[in-house]
Amino acid sequence: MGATTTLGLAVPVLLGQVQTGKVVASQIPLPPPFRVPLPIPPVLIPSRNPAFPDADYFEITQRVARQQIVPGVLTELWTYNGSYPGPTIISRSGVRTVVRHRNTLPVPTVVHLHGGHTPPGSDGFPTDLVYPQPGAAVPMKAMPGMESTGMHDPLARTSVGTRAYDYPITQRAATLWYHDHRMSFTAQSVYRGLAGFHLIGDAEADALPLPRGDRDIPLMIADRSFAADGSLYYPALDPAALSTPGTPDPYMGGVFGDVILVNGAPWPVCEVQAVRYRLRLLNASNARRYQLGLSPQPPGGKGFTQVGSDGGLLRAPVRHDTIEIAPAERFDVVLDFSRYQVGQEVTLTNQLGSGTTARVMRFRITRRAADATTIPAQLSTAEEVVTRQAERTRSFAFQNHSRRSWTINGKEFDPVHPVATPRLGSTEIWRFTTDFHHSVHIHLVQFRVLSRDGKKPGPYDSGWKDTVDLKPAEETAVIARFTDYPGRYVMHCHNLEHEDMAMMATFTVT
Ligand SMILES: [Cu+2]
Repeated sequence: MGATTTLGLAVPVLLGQVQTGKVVASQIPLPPPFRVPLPIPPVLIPSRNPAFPDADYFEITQRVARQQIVPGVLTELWTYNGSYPGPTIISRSGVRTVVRHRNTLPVPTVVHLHGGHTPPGSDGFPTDLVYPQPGAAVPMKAMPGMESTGMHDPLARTSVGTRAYDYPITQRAATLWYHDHRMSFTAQSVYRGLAGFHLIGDAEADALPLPRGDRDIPLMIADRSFAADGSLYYPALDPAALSTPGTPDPYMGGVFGDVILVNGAPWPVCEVQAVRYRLRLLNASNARRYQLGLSPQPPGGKGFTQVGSDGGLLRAPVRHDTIEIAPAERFDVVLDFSRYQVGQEVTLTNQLGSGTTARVMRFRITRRAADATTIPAQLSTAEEVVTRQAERTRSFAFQNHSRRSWTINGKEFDPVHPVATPRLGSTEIWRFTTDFHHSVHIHLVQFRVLSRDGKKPGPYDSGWKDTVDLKPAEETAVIARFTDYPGRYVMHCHNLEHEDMAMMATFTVT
């Protein structure tokens, strides 16, 4: 079976091929599902810092920690402040947020605020390494950083020990997340635990009668596998993540785990009342895509009411039977558990999984309760972009190169030479083609999906987005405005194995 892309190339499309990746089998007995209570990541409390008098100031120490993920087993992790997920940061739109990270890990790190509209110096460019502080476990000379990739970046802004990431937070309320973005080693670093939520609030979101407080729950979904000693089992070429970048064949298509974690717990269970809940779904997996469903479905179906996307609230809610979510995408949804009976159990399923990966978590409905929430027909008045504002169209082909690396327009990542130089303040249309699934993330901007194969966007493309799920043999067009910050950024595949194996490109706003 073949299909023709808009580039006119014949590419193979395998029936049922919806994933790129391979499962790593755990070497410990897997725990039974739906026994561990759903953890909620701790919320970080801001303080004042005289160096940043107008900012909410946060401090995070990146450190090795041991955490019980599988009951009875301690797992060594690379963490933000000792926990996986890391602590949740809450910012207010219009209030500068400074997060000082201290690196005590045995590897260099880079922090990226995913979805943030951030100046280039704080965006976490992949070569802007923060080396471990002096006295860390590994001496500096054994810490090759980007030189190990055979790539020299004279523009890199490295630091030693700590770095203050400075976020103006001029954007609307949204569910963002922060994670490691180190050149060539992002997959391994995120897999080992470097990820957390960063939520932004604003007056428009506050005014809505949506569920809030403990009925507004962030859910970080990620698949992992476990080695015999309880550690996370990542098939890296260099398990120390010091010198040899990349993932060995047959895993270069992506690393899949056989355990589904939600907020760091395997197939957890969450007790809920028979009322509406807002769930902020984040796919923080390295490579796995999910089609999330409810079993049983509520009477009449359409159990998910989507109220937000990567970049914030939708203009109007969209109802779904299932949610397809690619790596790094977010869907803010409302589930109304009053549509079920008290005592009922509802499983969040993954219709793209099989065996242990076909289930995600479970909700147990404990009792009736008062519910003053509603889902208004209009959620937001966020500005729209229109196609006629675009002054330029660019095309990018996401391809597999000789089964050795992944490329964009035939090129492997080059931090120095940009593939695009959008003018500051301009609007551009970017067309993406591919022969595999790729989850494409553009830094700095939120964009709209304009079309798929010249037709209207898909059911999961609503609203402002920073990550779009490319499908095999399909052309996806997005439109974005490049505002406020000139400088150097990246766009890349958010299948982290693809990203580390060069499917990333520099663009410079000029
Ligand atoms: Cu990809």
